[in-house]
Amino acid sequence: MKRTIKLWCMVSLLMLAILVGCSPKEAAVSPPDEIMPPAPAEPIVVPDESQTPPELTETTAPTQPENIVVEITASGFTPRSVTVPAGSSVTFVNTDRAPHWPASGPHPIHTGYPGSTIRKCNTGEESAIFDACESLLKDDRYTFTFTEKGSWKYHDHLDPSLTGTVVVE
Ligand SMILES: [Cu+2]
Repeated sequence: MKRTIKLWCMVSLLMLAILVGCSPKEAAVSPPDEIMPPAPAEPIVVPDESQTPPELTETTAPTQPENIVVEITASGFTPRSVTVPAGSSVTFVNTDRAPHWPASGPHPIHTGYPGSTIRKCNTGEESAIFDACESLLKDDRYTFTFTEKGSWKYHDHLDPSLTGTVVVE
C-alpha cells in the first residue's frame, strides 16, 4: 500500500509540475499578440513630403513668361517648333541675306491666330496680330507676345514653304 501511495504522490506531483510548467509557457505565448497593435502606426511614415516639393517646383516654373528667339535662315525657321507658357514673347530674327516675313498661318489670309488677319496690316490693330506685316531684311527682328493658348502654325509670307509652330501652354 505504501508503495502505491508513494507512486500516486509522485504521479500527481509530476502532473502538477507539468501543469505549472505549461501554464507559464502559454502566458509567454500571448505577449507577441500584444505587440501587433503598434504595427498599424507604421503608415504614419512621411513619404508624401518627398513627393510634394517636386510638384510645387514643376507648377511654378512653366507659368513664368519667356522670351524666345527664333532665327530665320535660308533653310527656314530655327528652331521650327517652340513651346512657351502663355504671355511669352517670340522674337524672329532674320539672319539670311534674303528678306523674310513671319506671319500666322494659313497663307495668304493669316487668320489662324485669334484676332489675326492680313487685312489688319497697316491699320491701328497691326501690333495686336501675329504678323510682321512687312519684309524683314537681314538682322531685322519682329517680336510678338502670345497670350492665347494653343498650337499656332506660321510661315514666311514671301516663301510659304518655310513653316514653323509656336505652342502656347
Ligand atoms: Cu502668308
